[in-house]
Amino acid sequence: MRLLALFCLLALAACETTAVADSTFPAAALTTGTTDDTLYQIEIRTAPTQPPPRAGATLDVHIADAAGHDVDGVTLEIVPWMAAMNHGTQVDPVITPQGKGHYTCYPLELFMAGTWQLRMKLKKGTRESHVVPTVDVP
Ligand SMILES: [Cu+2]
Repeated sequence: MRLLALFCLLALAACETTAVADSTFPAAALTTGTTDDTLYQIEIRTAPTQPPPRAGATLDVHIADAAGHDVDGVTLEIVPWMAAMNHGTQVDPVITPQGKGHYTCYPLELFMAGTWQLRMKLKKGTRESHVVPTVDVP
């Protein structure tokens, strides 16, 4: 386990180069989810590839209500987390609302192959909703 943690740190250090944001997302979602309070449905897409590369990925999150209508005005927070190794990322992604229920998240630095959680908090008014989709990075 200690060796794994060390490898993690080395991988983190090696992946500090930045890439250009790519806003071309595929038509099909990589994954979908429903918030814990069932208020929102989310769809996730990644660029420049789907599933995402280990550095410089952009995430598109589409948020809809239970009736399928776009939801704007959400304060979205995303914490990438590799649960199997108990670590996050060094770079905090910036969320930018794009309208029509779309929000982009960049840079997404999922610097190790494996399963990552995207721990999402959706705040609108006084309500806070949560959803934790997972992404498998090749
Ligand atoms: Cu890891």
